[in-house]
Amino acid sequence: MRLLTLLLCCSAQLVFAQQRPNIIYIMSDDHDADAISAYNKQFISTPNIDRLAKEGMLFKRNFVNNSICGPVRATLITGQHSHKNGMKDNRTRFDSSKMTMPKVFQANGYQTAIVGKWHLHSYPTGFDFWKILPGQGLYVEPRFISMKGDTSTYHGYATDVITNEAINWMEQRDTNKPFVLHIHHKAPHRYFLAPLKYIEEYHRKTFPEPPTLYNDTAGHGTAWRVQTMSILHDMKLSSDLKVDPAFLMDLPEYKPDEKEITYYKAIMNRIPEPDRSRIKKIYEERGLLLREKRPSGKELLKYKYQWYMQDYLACVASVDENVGRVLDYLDQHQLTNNTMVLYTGDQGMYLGENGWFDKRWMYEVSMQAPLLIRWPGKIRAGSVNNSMTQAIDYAPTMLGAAGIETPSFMQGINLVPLLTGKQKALPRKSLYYHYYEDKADHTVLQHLGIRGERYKLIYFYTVNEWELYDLKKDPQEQTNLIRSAVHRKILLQLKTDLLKLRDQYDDHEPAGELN
Ligand code: SGN
Ligand code: CA
Repeated sequence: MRLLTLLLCCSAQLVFAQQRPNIIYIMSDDHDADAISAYNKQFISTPNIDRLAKEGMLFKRNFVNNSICGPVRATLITGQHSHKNGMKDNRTRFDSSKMTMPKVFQANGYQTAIVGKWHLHSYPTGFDFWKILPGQGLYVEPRFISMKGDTSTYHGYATDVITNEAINWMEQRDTNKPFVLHIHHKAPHRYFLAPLKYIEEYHRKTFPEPPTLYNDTAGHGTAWRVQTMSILHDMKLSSDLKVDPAFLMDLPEYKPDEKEITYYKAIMNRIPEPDRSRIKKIYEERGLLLREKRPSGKELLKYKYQWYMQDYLACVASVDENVGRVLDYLDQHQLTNNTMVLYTGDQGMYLGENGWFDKRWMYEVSMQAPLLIRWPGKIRAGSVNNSMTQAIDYAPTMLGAAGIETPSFMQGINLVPLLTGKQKALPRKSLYYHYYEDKADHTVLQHLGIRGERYKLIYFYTVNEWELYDLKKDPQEQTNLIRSAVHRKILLQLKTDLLKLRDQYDDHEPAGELN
């Protein structure tokens, strides 16, 4: 009798386990929503990523809390703002003894795995399987650190190899348990190196220029003046845009420095032949054009912008192809119906707005991140959601899909009721943001702030400067209303709300300077 009960109980558990959904979370590095056709059709067609929107839900207003890689990844696994999980910038080492989402999944009978970019400096914990890129990782012949702690080189292009490894893991997983699989791509991160077939396809395309491409940052605050994220001045012709230094050495205005030359060689020498020669041949056109036309100022920016977009979008095309491979795998193995698939970028990315590349700012371009979720039978196909969601919500939502209550240490909201249509909109009225990494690449000053439905208030506290934007009238955030008498009341309200948010999320640094 006892044996029978035990058997019944085990098989019931098995049935329950099989009913609980699998979860695949895909994150690409620096993938801006404008480079996904489900959001914006002007730049690229991404049919595979778009499938998630067509068959699931597209989030129109999804944001991060600190627009930089490591911190968003730490937020992803903790459901916490940066000051809580300790990962405030890319240089911090994440304390791997902390309680995290994958550990909660494991405790609830899930298998957990992660393949690809990790960038938290400590090894992953809470994952039954992991294979990660060291640091930023390499695009070609990438190296991976395995669970044994050893590093080995894999043949091929990073996005393809990461997908191969993810699919290999699904092939050999324990099919009696539900799984959570994280696939974290390096692409389309700087230095934007695509595989040959997509370089061939993209290098002749031209893309619409953003209306603020040629904007002068003069007239704006200190933070705009000191940043070093300009395509014209800070994007490198050789290392970022792959112009062979040989074309530039005798042209003082373009001459790359030693570091850039070393970088260029390291990038190119890693590409196996015959692809390397063919890629160099394509990029020769850029060198020849520079020599022939000697563009400068706006004209140079015009070319650099197009070359940046060609390379960045070629990387995205390969990401899309690989998302398709994962979706095909699910189809072929009858996993589609019982698997939630989430697609995000770790943050937004400047694609020429204000003349910039990179991210970091609380401005819409970089604070926003794509979020598409497919969960057949639960999410109505083709739905669009306009609630303000944030990276702190990813963990509560993934756990929520598995029927696991949001742990009390998490600060985000479980979006499952939104996904299933039980809830139409989130009660949340504003978002909190705090960025810390000022003394690093691109010199974006530390700031914090609040994003409401219509207005955004930002405080650059190291220089004691405030910015206020009306997102409805000025979606490109060009006019700082901080001294506008008409907006006095709104400003005071936002300051009060910002202090409340800081209390709610328990952020007290910098202390006492906000009043
Ligand atoms: C590198 C890049 C920067 C980029 C940071 C952080 N420079 O340092 O442009 O902002 O990564 O990116 S590079 O010349 O080394 O490519 S993040 O996405 O990892 O946060
Ligand atoms: Ca990133």
